[in-house]
Amino acid sequence: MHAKATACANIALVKYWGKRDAALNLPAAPSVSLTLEALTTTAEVTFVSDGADFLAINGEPASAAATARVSRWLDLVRARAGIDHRAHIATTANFPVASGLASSASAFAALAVASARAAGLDLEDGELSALARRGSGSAARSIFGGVVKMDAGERKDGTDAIATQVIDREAARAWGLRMVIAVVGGGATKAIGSTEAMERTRDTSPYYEAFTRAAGADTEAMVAAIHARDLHAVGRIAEASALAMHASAMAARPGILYFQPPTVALIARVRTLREAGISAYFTIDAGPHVKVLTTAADAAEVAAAMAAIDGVSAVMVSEPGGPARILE
Ligand code: 2P0
Repeated sequence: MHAKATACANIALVKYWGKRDAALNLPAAPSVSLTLEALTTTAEVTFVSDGADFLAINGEPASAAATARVSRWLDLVRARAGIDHRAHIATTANFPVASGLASSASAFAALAVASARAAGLDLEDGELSALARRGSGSAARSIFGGVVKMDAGERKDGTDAIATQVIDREAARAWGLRMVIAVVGGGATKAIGSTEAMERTRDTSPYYEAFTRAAGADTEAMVAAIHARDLHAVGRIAEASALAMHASAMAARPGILYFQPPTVALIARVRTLREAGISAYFTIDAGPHVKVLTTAADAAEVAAAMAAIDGVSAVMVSEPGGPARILE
């Protein structure tokens, strides 16, 4: 009753920002993401016959709140497998957690694959995606490699709110996609978590409905642009979706602002790079970091330009990543 799995983080090109059902964690709109090879989480799960659930993150015992969140989520696995064992869980990420670098996406995708295997469940990718979604909405996408689409679904039980692959890792690599990640401010923990921020945006932002409507159209246009291998169209939609998400969050009451001064400087620099003929398109998540979609040919120049901005503490370049998988 033991398994170890690994999953890559993913960065949304069409953003998920709002839930149609908070209890089942069902998104209000679809989204599209790129799975990233360079950002991974490994999860090890061992079911034991007695004691209590125990969670360690990067070798340290997790907080009571984090342990309770994973424990409640594991109840779904236990119910499905018909077991009431407790679990010893260890997750290890190779990048800063809880700072807007999609650590919950890779963590819950790796946990879904590892805990299903450890519990003796044989789940299909769609079922793993739905299970990962219950832990964190974006985790549903990290079950798959390459470029991935998350459906909002229509069913009340959420069985159709799952991710599917648009193109696989090999196709994304053959196209030459790269993502440059500019870490702002040393990867400090974010001020407000995405779940709370999404709920406040839905409840109080006058722009929430507009963002949700746009996400549906953006998803369709994004999938078409991916299939056409039209990087300029992909980048334009990605920037518009990210800015619309942040506009909707900023207009919540009280307003939610993830940008820091270097975030804005990075956006401006991406635009001047593009005017100089470099392929570079920004996106920003629930944190101050800026991720730049670019090509293998331009990645080094983009990374150097990002590293030169004051307040940028690290720059990573990632290739498209593969699916979540069992290690042992
Ligand atoms: C995304 N984000 O599409 C969006 C864009 C952040 C900004 O999904 O509440 O941890 O656990 O479902 O997945 C981050 O939020 O939220 C996220 P929950 P999650 O990647």
